[in-house]
Amino acid sequence: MTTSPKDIPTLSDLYSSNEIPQAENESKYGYDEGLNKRVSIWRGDITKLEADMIVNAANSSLLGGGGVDGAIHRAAGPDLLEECEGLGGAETGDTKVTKGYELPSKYVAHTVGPIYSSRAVDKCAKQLKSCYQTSLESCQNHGGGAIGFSSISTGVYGYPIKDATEIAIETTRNFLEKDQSVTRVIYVVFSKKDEEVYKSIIPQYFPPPPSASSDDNQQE
Ligand code: AR6
Repeated sequence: MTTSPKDIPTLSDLYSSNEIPQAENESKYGYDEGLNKRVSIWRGDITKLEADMIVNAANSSLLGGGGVDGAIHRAAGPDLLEECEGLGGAETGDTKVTKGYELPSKYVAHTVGPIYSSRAVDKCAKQLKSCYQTSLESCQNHGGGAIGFSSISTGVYGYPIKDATEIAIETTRNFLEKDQSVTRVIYVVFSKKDEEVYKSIIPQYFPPPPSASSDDNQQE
């Protein structure tokens, strides 16, 4: 069973149904309903998503591996590896695009996340930001539409999930403000814990409508 972005609630839907808790910290960006309709958090298997592009957490060889990379190669079939063999690898922070083959998504953006090191936090942050930025640009350059992100570097590569999520969401907010071609960004989370992290951080970058966030408190 595959899932279409049409059937995945947007932030706008999640705020209306109170499925996102109130922001823990003050919002860093202004409320924008148009943007809230272009972003989703979805717990599921990225290989079952019918997007225009999905983002694979690859390594610099671009020749497959474990985790989400392994799952994507298995679901796409051997033609994906054949195309990857012609790409010549990629640097950390860079992204290269292939077709999706047997996947329900049209394209795969293979991005190389940093291997986290607590002694090189700034460098890792810059590289992870570049993964999101270059993936979003790749989607734009391939006609835009819906893009599904796996949570880059937060598995085997050890990036702390909260820090990585802040970078993912902030880079997206800044990109979507200037772009019209990417109609939906879907953060595909694999665990309930990751889903909760995304939902706790997202109101700082994509705040809820003012009435939805403060009504209850103002009644008294
Ligand atoms: N759908 C969505 N998310 C998934 C799926 C799936 N089917 N499977 C795993 N995840 P990881 P990394 C989540 O380790 O940290 C590979 O060997 C997973 O729960 O796949 O960037 C590559 O070849 C986690 O939240 O990627 C590299 O060598 C997220 O995907 C290395 O691992 C990323 O975890 C990259 O490590």
